[in-house]
Amino acid sequence: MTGSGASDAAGGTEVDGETDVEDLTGLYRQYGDDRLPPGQRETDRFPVLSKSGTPSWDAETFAFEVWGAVDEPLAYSLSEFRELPAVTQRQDFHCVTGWSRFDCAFTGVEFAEIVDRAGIGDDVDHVLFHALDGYTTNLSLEECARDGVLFAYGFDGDDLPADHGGPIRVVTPHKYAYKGAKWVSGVEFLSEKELGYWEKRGYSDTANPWNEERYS
Ligand SMILES: Nc1nc2c(c(=O)[nH]1)N[C@H]1C(S)=C(S)[C@@H](COP(=O)(O)O)O[C@H]1N2
Ligand SMILES: [Mo]
Repeated sequence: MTGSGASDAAGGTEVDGETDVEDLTGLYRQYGDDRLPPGQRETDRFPVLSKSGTPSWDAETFAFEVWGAVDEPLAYSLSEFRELPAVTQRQDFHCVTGWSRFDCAFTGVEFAEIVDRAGIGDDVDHVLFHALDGYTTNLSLEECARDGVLFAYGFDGDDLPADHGGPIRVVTPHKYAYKGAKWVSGVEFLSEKELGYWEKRGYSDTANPWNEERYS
């Protein structure tokens, strides 16, 4: 598709004249009247927050893996992953330390797409995301199934920058951003909940920004 960046017939907008952008910035209406969650301030910058710096990785050997209570464990190279059906969504991003960045255009694979491909057991209720820096974070399967949970590899029409979690990160617009693992190397499906890195260290497991669920 070629284009000028103007709206297309479906009413979406375009990034680089190519991709339909789905607008998820109204997601806050499920939680309240205010797009900016309580106690947050909006920034136009995109700060970098990492527990231990940006890990290195090799685009040739990087693998994204799916395991645990699945019918079919999966492993994708980076180029295979980028060939999966993808979406681009405009989303807001809320860090538990108090800043929010509106209108981030993330491109990536929807969580449900991975579930469809792996097939999961009836007893699966939770997932644990694993990352190259040793970070983990957990979410319930139900929360993963919400609109906006993506394995993102694009940001604002370019590759996701390494500091922000490239080659692939998770985004969770309905949660504080620690629920979105940068440099995600895999997702593990579980029948019993396992807490992630910050969840074990006193941050809220539920992490709803509009309820200010910051600490447990
Ligand atoms: N792998 C990994 N993912 C992570 C983190 C981390 O330290 N390691 N920090 C989390 C936190 S606390 C936040 S606020 C966001 C920050 O994303 P950003 O650096 O792109 O702003 O990533 C989250 N995902
Ligand atoms: Mo954060």
